[in-house]
Order: sequence, then structure tokens, then C-alpha cells
Amino acid sequence: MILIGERINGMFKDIGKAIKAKDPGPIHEWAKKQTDCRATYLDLNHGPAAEDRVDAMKWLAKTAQEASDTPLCLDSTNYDAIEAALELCKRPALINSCPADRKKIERVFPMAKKYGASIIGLCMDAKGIPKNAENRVALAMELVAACVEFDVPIENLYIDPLILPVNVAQEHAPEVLETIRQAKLLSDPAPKTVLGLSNVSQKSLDRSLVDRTFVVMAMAAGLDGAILNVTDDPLMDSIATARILLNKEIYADSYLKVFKGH
Ligand code: THG
Repeated sequence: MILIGERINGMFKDIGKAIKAKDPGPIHEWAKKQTDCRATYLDLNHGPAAEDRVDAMKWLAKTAQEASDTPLCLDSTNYDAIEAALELCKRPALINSCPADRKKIERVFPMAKKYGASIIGLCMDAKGIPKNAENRVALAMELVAACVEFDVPIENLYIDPLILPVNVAQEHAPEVLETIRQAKLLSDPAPKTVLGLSNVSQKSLDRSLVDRTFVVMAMAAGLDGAILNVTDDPLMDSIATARILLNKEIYADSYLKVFKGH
């Protein structure tokens, strides 16, 4: 599983403050901590409050790489901010994200090719997020076609069906699972799939329980990666156990110690 640590996000108070004050401490701390928890990528998101997004994203990319060699997942709707950060990335990055919207595709895909970056492609367009799997998959297909058009390897595309909080949008969860199944049939090789897992449990009572139950269901449907709380041990243990039960790793009594989320 590709594990993208979600914690360096201006939505969290400590990170929002650190970005404002240009205090590297919390960024270094979370970059190290999530790397220790075996994150494959570190998500960097300047949050809604950042004034100069280009400047904030550049600072986050520079500061995170002072503390860790883990590749970066550049999470912003501002593509100038993403491009400025791509210039600073020491390892191939993940662009988070691009909707199935022609204007945005024309901005993001050439940039991904130029920097050798991968792309998270969202199952949404200018009209928003479709309710059912069929319409989500149609948008995923546009992103797969864009890979061919702009010469980006399909393996570098991560389709994100977009999961919403179960407490307010319960009917979306099974449609997301079906989208993951069908995304795998769109091309050969198939695109990868990813979720912003913590969305599903926002404002729910036992977040970890909701997250780990849903991630296991999504893995059975073919999920390749998630943006998630990599410091949640029960969640990481569930992912490791699902990897064993899906026969992706060889069983050993010590598998929890050996694999964690991997
Ligand atoms: N898809 C893609 N990228 C994404 C998302 C997605 N990036 C952002 C988000 N969704 C994934 N990251 C988070 C990070 C934090 C939380 C949820 C998703 C979260 N935060 C607490 C909350 O809202 O309750 C904040 C708590 C606090 O302030 O301390 O849950 O879907 N491609």
C-alpha cells in the first residue's frame, strides 16, 4: 500500500500556525514522525488560511525535506504553488490533484511530464462529485485518456473516487468501492487508486474504527493507496492484516512487526 501521511496540513492548528510564523519545528517533527511510521509520501497542504500559497508551498517543500527524504505529495488547488514546489523536490513527487476538467488537465498533465511527477486524478469535474459509480468511472476514463494524450505513464495516475463523510453522505461509500473496482478495468496497465481516507470519518464518533473498516473494504476492491493518519496503530495493523489476507505479503507470525501498513 502507498501510505501518504496527511498530517502536514494547514487544517491542523499547529501546522496552520507554523506556516504563518515560518516556524520549521512542527514541520520537521511531523515529517520525521510520519517517516518513522513508514509513510511512502508526505502530503503537504497549506490549508485554507495561507495568504501567499506559492510561498507557503515552497516553504513546506523545502522545510519537510530538511527533516526527511520521504517523497512529497503536493496538495493544493493552486497549480502555480504546486509547480514552484516541484522545482524544489529532490525525488519524484505526487501532484494532488487534478479533476476531470479540461482546463486543469491541460495545466497539470504537461507539468507532471516535465517533472516526472505522478498525478492524483479526481472523479469530479466543474459540476462537482457525481453520486454514483457509473458517472465517477466516466470521469476516471477522461483522466486515463489524458495520460495517453500527454504521454504520462498510466502507472503514474492515481484515481481518487473522492470519499465523503459517512455521517452526512452515507450513500457515497458503496459507490466509491464500486468505482475502485471498475477503475481497475479501464486500461491495461490499469491506473492506481487512492482515497483521502480520513474524510470518511470526519465528525464520526470512533474515527479510527470507521477508517480501518473502510480501508479494508476498499483494499478488497483494489485500493492501492491512501492519504491517512499513519500514526494510528490499529489502522496500520488492519492494513497490514488485509495485505496478508489478500495474499499480497507472505504470512509469518511476526507479520505485524515486519510489515506494519506495507
Ligand atoms: N483526496 C485527495 N486529497 C485530499 C483529500 C482527498 N487531501 C485533503 C484530505 N482529503 C485528506 N487529508 C485529511 C487531513 C485531515 C483530515 C481529513 C483529511 C481531518 N482533519 C481533522 C478534522 O477535520 O476533523 C482536523 C482536526 C484538527 O483540526 O485537529 O479529519 O479526499 N486527493
